[in-house]
Amino acid sequence: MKNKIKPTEGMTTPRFADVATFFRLPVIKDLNSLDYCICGVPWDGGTTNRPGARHGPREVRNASSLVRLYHPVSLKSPYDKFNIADIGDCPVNPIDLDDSLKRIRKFYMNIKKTDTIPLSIGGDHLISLPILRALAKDGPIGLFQFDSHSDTWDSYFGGYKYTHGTPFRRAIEENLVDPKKYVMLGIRGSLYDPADMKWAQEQGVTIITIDEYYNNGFEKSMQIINDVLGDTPAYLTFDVDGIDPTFAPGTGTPEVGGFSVREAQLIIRQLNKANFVGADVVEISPPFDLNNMTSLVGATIAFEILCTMTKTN
Ligand SMILES: [Mn+2]
Repeated sequence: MKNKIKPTEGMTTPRFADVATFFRLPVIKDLNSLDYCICGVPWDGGTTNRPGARHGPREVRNASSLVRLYHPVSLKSPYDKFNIADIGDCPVNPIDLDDSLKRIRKFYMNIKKTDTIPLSIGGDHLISLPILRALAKDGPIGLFQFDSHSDTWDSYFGGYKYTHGTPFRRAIEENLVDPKKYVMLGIRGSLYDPADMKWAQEQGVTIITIDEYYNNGFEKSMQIINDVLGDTPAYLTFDVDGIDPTFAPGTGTPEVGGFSVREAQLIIRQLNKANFVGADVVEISPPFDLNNMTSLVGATIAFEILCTMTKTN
């Protein structure tokens, strides 16, 4: 029964019809039958400013009905190679942050147990922390972070440690991520403090700000990223605010002067030598979106990531 799971056929059921799932894949809850799974994490309790990312999974499912089966450059399909399905949404508690972190970790522990590789749609960026707590339970892994913010700040509002601005500081402190195998790309925007990124640099994290990216050029930047990641197990986290708000306005903490979607697609394609054991696309906030354009960006980027993880691009 290998590789028999396919999106609903677009020539018999119109792409705008039927119940929306990620890429029109069936919803299958039995992880044992899957190589990869796509999962929503509808939670934004770590948001410090404009909320709404809890609505991301549902709108990305809707927008993803526009994404077809084959990668436009390779002409390959991840669905020909692997069993992949929408597994529904991760359980969360919209009114309790600590309980949500526990629930998300538990859900991903179960995914890890079956060796299924998860691609998650958030949700705010704090969801990456409980996911990493599950996926890196056997030891630290590498990390590629596409983002306009480092998300390695220490705390907010008098020592509160868990927000969408702090997940990767916690991930390093908890030995979930090896800072020497961690590269962040696209950092820009005004800072709370000139020392905002100092801690991450001191740990050995490779930071490529957007200015450095353009100074280096595409090829040199990708060389640096791929050299850091190597082929050790790593996680890919894609914050949609790394994209310029011209293309992706539906996000809680927009930063102008960012990447185009086209640039992001090329960047992700160049990561297909890496060994990703999981990925997420986060911070899509439909209440701030215009004509669902950010959800479409999220869905299209999620397909690029799926093709990179399955090496079908
Ligand atoms: Mn972020």
